[in-house]
Amino acid sequence: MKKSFLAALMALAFTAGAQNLGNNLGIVPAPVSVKSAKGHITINSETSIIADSMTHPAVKFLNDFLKKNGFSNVIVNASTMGKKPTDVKNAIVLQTKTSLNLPSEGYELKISESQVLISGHGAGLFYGLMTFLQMVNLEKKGVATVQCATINDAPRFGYRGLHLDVSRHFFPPDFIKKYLDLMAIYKLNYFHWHLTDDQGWRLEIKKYPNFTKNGATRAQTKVGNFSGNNTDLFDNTEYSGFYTQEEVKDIVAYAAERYINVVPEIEMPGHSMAGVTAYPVMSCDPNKKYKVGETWGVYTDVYCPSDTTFHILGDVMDEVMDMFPCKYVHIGGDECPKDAWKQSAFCQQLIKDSLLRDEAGLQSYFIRRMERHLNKTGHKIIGWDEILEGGLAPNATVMSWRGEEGGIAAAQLNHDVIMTPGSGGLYLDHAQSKSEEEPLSIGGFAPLSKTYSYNPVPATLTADQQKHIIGVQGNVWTEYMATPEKVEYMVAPRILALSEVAWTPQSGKDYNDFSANRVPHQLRILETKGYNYRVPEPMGIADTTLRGESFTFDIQPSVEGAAVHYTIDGFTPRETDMAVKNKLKVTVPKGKQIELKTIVTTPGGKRSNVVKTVLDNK
Ligand code: TNX
Repeated sequence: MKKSFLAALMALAFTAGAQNLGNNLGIVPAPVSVKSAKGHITINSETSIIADSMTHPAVKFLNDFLKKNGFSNVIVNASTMGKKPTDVKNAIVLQTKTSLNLPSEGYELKISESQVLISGHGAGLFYGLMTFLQMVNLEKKGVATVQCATINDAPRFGYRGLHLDVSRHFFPPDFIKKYLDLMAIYKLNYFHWHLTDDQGWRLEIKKYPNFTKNGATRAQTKVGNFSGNNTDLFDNTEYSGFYTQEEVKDIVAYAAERYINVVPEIEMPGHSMAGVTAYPVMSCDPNKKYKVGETWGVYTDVYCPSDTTFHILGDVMDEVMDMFPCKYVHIGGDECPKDAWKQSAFCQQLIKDSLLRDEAGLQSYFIRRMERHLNKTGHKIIGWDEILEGGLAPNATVMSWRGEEGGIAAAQLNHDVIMTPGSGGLYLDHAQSKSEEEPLSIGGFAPLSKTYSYNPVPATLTADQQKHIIGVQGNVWTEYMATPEKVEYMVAPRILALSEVAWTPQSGKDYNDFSANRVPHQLRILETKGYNYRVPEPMGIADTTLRGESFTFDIQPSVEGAAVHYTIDGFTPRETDMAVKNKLKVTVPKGKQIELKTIVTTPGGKRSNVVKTVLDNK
């Protein structure tokens, strides 16, 4: 049953053709330059597929794509061809050895009726392939067409990040890979893996087994919104999970094949209830009974800046650096209440002995000490913007989350900055609309348009300081995301907006073209790939009141191949109601008011929220 439904879905995907894709041919992120041309190339079993570097990750990726989609073509090594690959007709050529002067991570993609030529070094070739695959129109298994075009492209930022909190809720390795797949499609290259927090320590540490023995399990979990009225409602269900080092290494390798760096985050000194539960000796009061957090917010029990704590955390970091080849290690640093340090005689003495001003100075001391340990092996630390308080560690990169102020201050001090402000629509745990149909979330309001319009480079910085804005990131805190499907719902489609913020030049961004052409196309692709996503409301209609007698609406679905259904009888529309065909005409009798309710329903059976338009002829 499930299989035949999927087959039907795929068949639909294969036949969906000639929709309006806009100037950027439906590609996300919009490339720097797209020149489309007449005609198309057909890819079939006759097509030669040639690469000049058989070990390049793009070759394996393309091979997997071919197999999955019914192509039996074998990729051949250019050096065995006997002629120049670029002279071969009916071919796809992947070339890394090119005389083109390409920017870092840049590529050129040339599609003519006789050949597809993808040129790029390292990541550039991979991104060229990703763009090409977005353009492939599968006609049926083993046969595809691709429109002719020339694309020149390179990213705006070197750090294009997406974060995932696996402490509040744990997500299995298979899902992490699916998440990385999604990042790869949209050319995001840093996966920030938030591995520890108050509610669970999720990373195996061989030398200290208690981190996962005692720190990876909480007795129960808060139900509903933390700031709501039901603060004492819990689910009475034990919750646990962690990654073994083997699983981590496998995921890191999987990411590398997609040019994604994995940045591990080990939170300190705050957000450490799971850590002190595992090793109370790391707290300021080792005799106190600790338990892994069961609710959200900020806890006051934190790591004590003692030699014991630094010894353990140093060992933890040594194992972390073994598992993660990334030059960055994230040490957290956010939301560390100072209550425990104020009460601790040890901390107060340390402040005096080290000539620190106060507890903020002690926080800075903590981060600097960890930085020294990580710098020894050539690693760099990233910290949340609280690491500015009490003085920045010398080589730290700052992740600005409480607005842009921290990022601006850090750039002015010549430190690198990654922008991820909640106020800029980059907190993907915030609600996507104000509708009551929206699922439980932390609150806030970050619709697609808000995420899209964010520009990570503050105008207040000088040109030199602006160079310190190395990139941008979307954060996915999972207090209110207990399932992979919910994570996908919160991430898509906002990941499309994030991808253009991170990649596309500011001058190439265009929300109208993005939302009307590129988003519908990409959501259809995501649906066929088995991702959940939030279905945007129908286009051409709004939640509002309109006065008059006769109305004509040009309402379009927000997903390619989807339908818009409506009611004017007050009931909630569903798939069984009338579909909008061409234009929708509604006439309201004199003295009456009608509620026009519309929804989008997708080929895979997803629905948008209801849009209610009051038509008033009173
Ligand atoms: C703040 S962002 C936090 C997280 C929460 C998040 C919820 C940051 C550095 N700390 O611990 O999960 O808000 O939006």
